[in-house]
Amino acid sequence: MTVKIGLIGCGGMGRAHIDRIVNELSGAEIVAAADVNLEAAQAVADSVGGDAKAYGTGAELIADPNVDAVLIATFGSVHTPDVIGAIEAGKYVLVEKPLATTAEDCQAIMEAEVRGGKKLVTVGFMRRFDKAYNEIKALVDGGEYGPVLMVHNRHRNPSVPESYTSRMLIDDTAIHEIDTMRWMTGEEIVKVRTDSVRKSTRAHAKLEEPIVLVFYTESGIRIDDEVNVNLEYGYSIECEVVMENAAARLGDQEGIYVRDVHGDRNRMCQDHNDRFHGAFNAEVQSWINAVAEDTHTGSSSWDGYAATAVVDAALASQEQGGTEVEVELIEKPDFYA
Ligand code: ISE
Repeated sequence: MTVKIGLIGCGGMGRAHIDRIVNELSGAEIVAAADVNLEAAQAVADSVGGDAKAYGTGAELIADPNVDAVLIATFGSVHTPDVIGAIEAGKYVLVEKPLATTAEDCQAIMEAEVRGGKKLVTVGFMRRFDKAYNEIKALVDGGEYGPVLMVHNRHRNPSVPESYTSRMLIDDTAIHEIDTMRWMTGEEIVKVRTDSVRKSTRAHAKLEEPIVLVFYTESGIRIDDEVNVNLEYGYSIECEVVMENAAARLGDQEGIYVRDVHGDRNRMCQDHNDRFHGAFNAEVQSWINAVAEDTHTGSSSWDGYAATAVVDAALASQEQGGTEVEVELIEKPDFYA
C-alpha cells in the first residue's frame, strides 16, 4: 500500500519532510498540501507533481477523502484543531513537536483520541530515532552499569532570529531534552528549576539566555540541560548519562575528523536538519510503515502532554526567578499504558 499523505504547514520543516518523503523514503506519496498562505501550499503541491491538491486550511485537507494520513508542521500554538480534526476523521497524524503549547490543549487531544478508541497521534520527537541516543538507551536498559544517577545535556544553537523569545528556550528548544530524558530513563520528570546565568552579549535585547534547566525524575535522577542558542560555532547537542559504573555520552557531531598542521577537527553541524537528518528519516519512515500496517508508532499524545506539563513547570520557575516547581500531571489514562 502507498500511504497518501497530506501536509499541513508548508514552511521550512514541512518542506524538509516533503523532500525526504519524495526523494529518500519509500511507501508514501504527497497528495495534498495546506497552508494559510495558499501560494506556499500550491508551490508544494506543484513541486511533488501528480494531482496533488492545495488548500488554504488544514480542515479542508483533512476532509479530502484521498488523504490517508496527515503530517502537521505548523507552529505548535495552532496544532490543536488540526490534530483533533485528524483524530475525528480517523486518520493517523504525525505532528511536529510540541504536540500543543498548553497542557489543557494536550488533554483535549488525548480526550478526543480516547473517545475515538484508537491511537492515531505520533509526536515528532525525532531524537528517539537517533542512532547514538538509542545506543545509550540500550546500555541504560541493559542494566550492566547499574542505574542512572544523573544526566548532563547541552543544547547549543549557532544563533536564533529576532522572533525567538525567552519562552522558546523552554517550549521550542529544551522540549527535546525533556522528551528524550523521559524516554531514556523511563520515568516522569517530577520537579524542575530554571536557572538564569550571565546574559550572553550575543543574545538580542529581549532574550534572556543562556539558561540551565535542572530536572528531577521520580526516582531522583538529576538532569541538567544547558540551553544556549547564540554560541556561534554550531548546532551542538551533547548528552552524558552517568550510571553507577560507567558514563556514556553522545559522539561528537558524527562527522569525520580531519588532522592537519592546524590540529584535529571535525565539521560542526549547523542546524537540526543537518545533525538529525538520519533520525528524521527513520522517524518518518517508521510512521509511514506503521500507517500502512494500521498501527501506532513513536511517541504518543501522552508523551506530548507530559513534555508540555514539564514545560509549564519550567516556565513557572523561570517567571518566579528560579524556584523549584513541581510538575502537575493528571493520572495516566489506561489507554496510554
Ligand atoms: C528548533 O525548533 C528545533 O527543534 C531545534 O532542534 C532546536 O535546536 C532549536 O532551538 C529550535 O528552535
